[in-house]
Order: sequence, then structure tokens, then C-alpha cells
Amino acid sequence: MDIIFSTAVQSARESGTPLVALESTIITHGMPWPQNVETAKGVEAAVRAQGAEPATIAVLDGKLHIGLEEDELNALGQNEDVMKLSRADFAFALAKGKTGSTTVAATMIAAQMAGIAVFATGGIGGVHKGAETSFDISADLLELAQTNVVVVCAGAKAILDLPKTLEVLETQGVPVIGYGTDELPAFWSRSSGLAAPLRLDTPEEIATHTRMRLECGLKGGTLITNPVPEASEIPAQDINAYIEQALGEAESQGISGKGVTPFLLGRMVELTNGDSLKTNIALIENNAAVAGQIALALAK
Ligand code: PSU
Ligand code: MN
Repeated sequence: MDIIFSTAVQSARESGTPLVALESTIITHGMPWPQNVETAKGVEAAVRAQGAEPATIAVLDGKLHIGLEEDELNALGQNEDVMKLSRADFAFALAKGKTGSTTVAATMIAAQMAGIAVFATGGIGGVHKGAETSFDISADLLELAQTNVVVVCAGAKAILDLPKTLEVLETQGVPVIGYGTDELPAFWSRSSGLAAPLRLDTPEEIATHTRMRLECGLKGGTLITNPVPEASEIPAQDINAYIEQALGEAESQGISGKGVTPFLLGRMVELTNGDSLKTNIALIENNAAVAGQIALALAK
């Protein structure tokens, strides 16, 4: 299989500059155009500002791209016929010459293939509300259990069942770390009312923890949950009514499977008049900066 490194990622590999992986499903299925491409560029800039190099990952016409050139990113952001790739269909897209964006699960797989240890995203997939009947549990959680990548996110959003999400992560042996906080952040909001299972306060502590897991031979990733900056947060009580509405619409319209998360994210942007999108952009840039710092600490 051919892996195509972008020019910038290739030079970072040659000079030993630490890399940070970035996902692309947020671009194709998580935000509208043109904010999606603007955000992707802002996120890349936030990684570079820390002295690391971003590698946005996607499958383009059956080729795995580690890092996208600007024209590739622009085209992907406007392409409406893109598969949303997770573990189940990642190799299918490569084998069939398809174009697909990578979710957290597929980005972790690709990052590990490319030797990238740190990955920044917005929010991970999790256990959906009503999972006791729908069985809708994101493959992201099982990927975290088996692929060795440090994933920086802002928690999981309250459209999911957060207590059940934490239970699955615990069962799967995934360390869930509050970054500088004792509370699990809930994406748009800094608080979820749930305790973060573990806490670390600096990139150096995270690097030490990552090395210790390696030394113990522990397989799997680490989930760093980094609260959205206070100035950009939407308090939980302000967003809950919109979440209930979006969930109700998803159910009455019979949305299922891979369609659920994109539908809910899209409706939240509409229902909040774009406020949820602004928060989403702020938190992912914040995560990208922390991921850059962790990548540097790990490289020392
Ligand atoms: N959560 C977000 N924004 C996103 C996603 C999740 O706040 O864009 C995307 C990520 O790519 C994540 C995927 O890996 O949705 C999870 O999809 P599913 O729930 O179908 O596993
Ligand atoms: Mn699902």
C-alpha cells in the first residue's frame, strides 16, 4: 500500500520535527463548508505554533494521505461524496479506490501506521443515549483500547450517554485523563458533573505516563480530556434543550448507524444559530495546541 506524505510532513520526518495527527471526519461530516476548511487550517496553525507539524489524515482515491496539501484540503472540504471511515471500512476504501475521511478510530490506525504518537480532535464518539436498545457504541472506544496513540479531545459531548461512555472506556482499560481538571469536560461545556477518572497537569506528566504504559507493555491509547477555554464555553444548562430537540428529531426521522453523529452535530449548529460551531472551533484549536506540546515533550 502506498502512503503519501505531504511535502510539509515529509520534511518534518526528515528533520525530526514531532508530528501531530488530525482527523478529517470533522471536516467532511462535522462542520459546514467553508468553516470546515478554515477550521482545519486554524487547527494546523495551532499545532505549528507549538513547534510541531500537523498531519491531517484522509483517504483520497484509495491512497492514504498523511498530511494534506492545501488544494487537497480545499477539495475534500467541498466534496459531498466522501465515505466516513472507521476501522470497519478503512481498508475497503483503500482497496476500492474510494475517498473517505477518517474518524477518530481510523485516524488512530493511520497514525500508528505512520509512526505518529499524538492526535488532536474535537470530541470522540461514545455510547449513544438509548444504546441499551440501539447498541450504538462508537468504534472509537474500542480503538482506544488497542491502538497506541495519545488522543487529545474536549471530552465527549452531551448528545452521548457520558456515564456509559466512561464505563465502556474503563472496561476496555483506557486511561481517561482530566487535563488540569478533576471533572470530565463535556465538549461545549467545561463540566459534566462526572469525575475524571485520572488527572495530569502538564505535557511532561503525560509524556512520562505514556512511556510508563509502553514500559509495562500496555496496548492501547490514552484519552486526554481538555476542557474548552472558559471564554468559549456554552454552559450545560444553555445547551441541554437543544440536545433534547436534536435527539428527538433523530429518533422521529429514523436516523441510524453512521448517520447519527453527523445529523446531531449539524442540527446543533442550526439550533444554536452557529454558537455551537464557534465553540467547536475554539476547543479543537485548544486541543491542537496541547497535542503539539505533548508531541514535543514525548520527543525529548
Ligand atoms: N464528535 C464531535 N465531532 C465530530 C465527531 C465526533 O464532536 O466530528 C466525529 C469524529 O470523527 C468521531 C466520529 O470519530 O464523529 C464518531 O462517529 P460515530 O459516532 O459514528 O462512531
Ligand atoms: Mn454509531
